[in-house]
Amino acid sequence: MQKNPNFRTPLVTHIYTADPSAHVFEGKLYIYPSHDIVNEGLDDGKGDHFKMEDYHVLSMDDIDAPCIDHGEALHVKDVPWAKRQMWAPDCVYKNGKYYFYFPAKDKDDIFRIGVAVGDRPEGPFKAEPDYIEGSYSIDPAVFVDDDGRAYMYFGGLWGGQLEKWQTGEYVQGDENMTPGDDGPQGDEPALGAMVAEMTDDMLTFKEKPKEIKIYDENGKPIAAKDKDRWFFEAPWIHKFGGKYYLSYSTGPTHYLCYAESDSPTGPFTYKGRILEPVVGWTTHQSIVEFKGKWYLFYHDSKLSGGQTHLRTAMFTELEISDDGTISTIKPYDD
Ligand code: FUB
Repeated sequence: MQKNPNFRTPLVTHIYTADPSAHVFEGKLYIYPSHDIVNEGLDDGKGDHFKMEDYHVLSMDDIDAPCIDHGEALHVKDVPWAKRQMWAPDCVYKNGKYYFYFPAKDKDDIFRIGVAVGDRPEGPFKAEPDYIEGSYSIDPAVFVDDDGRAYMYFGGLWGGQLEKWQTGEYVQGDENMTPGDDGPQGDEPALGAMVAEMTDDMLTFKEKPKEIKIYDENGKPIAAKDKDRWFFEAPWIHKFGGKYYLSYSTGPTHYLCYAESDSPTGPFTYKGRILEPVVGWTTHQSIVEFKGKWYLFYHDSKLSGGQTHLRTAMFTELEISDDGTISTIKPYDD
């Protein structure tokens, strides 16, 4: 594979960036990352040290071009319903507008997902007054299919609060429990990411979010104890050869994995691993086609010396076979 000096190196180093959602808009690559900030917060397992307050949009004219920071596109103070923790965002173009989706904790410290609208891919974006009704948890990724139907994928365990919504209502549980203790255990099927079709105006859900099932090669649901393959956070969809590929992070085992389906809403069958662990606790991907090649955007914590909440977004080329199989990447090998 041809080497590009931009591969596997920080997109930018003047700010910490994570969770890069990449898209091709106006013939360029636009990247929508979280903006990590330095703070003294300790890792309490609930993600409280990820204290992000705003978003910057990045772009690259080409894969070997410099990455430009377009500055602040949205700040938590300009989001009427949000209190704190602006986590992994995404952006899509539809109806002549750019729709920027982001999770944040509301005034009750419950993660919700909001949308802000702009005329340009780099923003600025104006937030809707309230979060999307029926939304919860984190990591929104919005996919517009070839037929124009749009779907939001979302969800993240532990600090992302997905377990707390198993009844359809938010159940706080014991404040002192270990994160995840209120989710499925052992041989029980792991929780899946959620999906909801969006209304044509892209501002609301058309339906109640549904859980996405992931099965193994024998048709058995991936179990909660199967931490190498379970869904933890960071759902993302790409379409290749008419099939849908759901990629995601396995959290505590630190892999990026993927599963395949004939439908954008699943069920999905586990296929394999995209990325081996990086320096840091989290990584979070997007997969995008640009000028006929496929790229993986992700992050690590190398630049901050391994601090889990101070991460750096980067990208590299992905090898995808004609049948959709993705070659596993070792992040620090040549
Ligand atoms: O950036 C905060 C959280 O860390 C994201 O929402 C997760 O996907 C993980 O990367």
